[in-house]
Amino acid sequence: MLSQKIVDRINLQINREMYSAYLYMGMSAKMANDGYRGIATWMMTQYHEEMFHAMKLYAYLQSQGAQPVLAAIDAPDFSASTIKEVFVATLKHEQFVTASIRELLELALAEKDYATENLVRWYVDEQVEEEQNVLDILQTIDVMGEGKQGMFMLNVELGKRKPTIALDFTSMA
Ligand code: OFO
Repeated sequence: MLSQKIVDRINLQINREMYSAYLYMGMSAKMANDGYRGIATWMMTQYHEEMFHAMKLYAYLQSQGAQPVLAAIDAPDFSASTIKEVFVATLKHEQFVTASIRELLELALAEKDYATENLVRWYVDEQVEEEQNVLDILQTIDVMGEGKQGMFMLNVELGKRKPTIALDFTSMA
């Protein structure tokens, strides 16, 4: 059985993951509007990943007999005008999520809640991968420069991203 503290903190994390999804959806809209449909695809794939992150926590609460309580999701907050600025904002957001996951892990450890600890460690690994992905893209932008040709190539490259998670959330493990 989960403590109320853990339930509340997981509900907060669900909200943050939903916000992440919303943020990537907003970024996808901006990229598509700017003519970068490949980068928009990358962002929309990330949207699905974030929805998966939220639903994995949602399903965990339900598996433990606790009720997911949904709070309002803030409007996406980023004011980027260049592609590099979009990815800088992305990295900053992922670093915020990493800190949030660490906080949740520390709470699980303090509560000696080993089942939640196991679950949250999955997110710890996931955050390493997410930050790495964005750092790689930023490094590529720095190498190629922000000229039209470089951004065109980046757009083609990122457009190849395929979902790695089930898009049907009801079929996830
Ligand atoms: Fe981007 O990893 Fe969840 O939020």
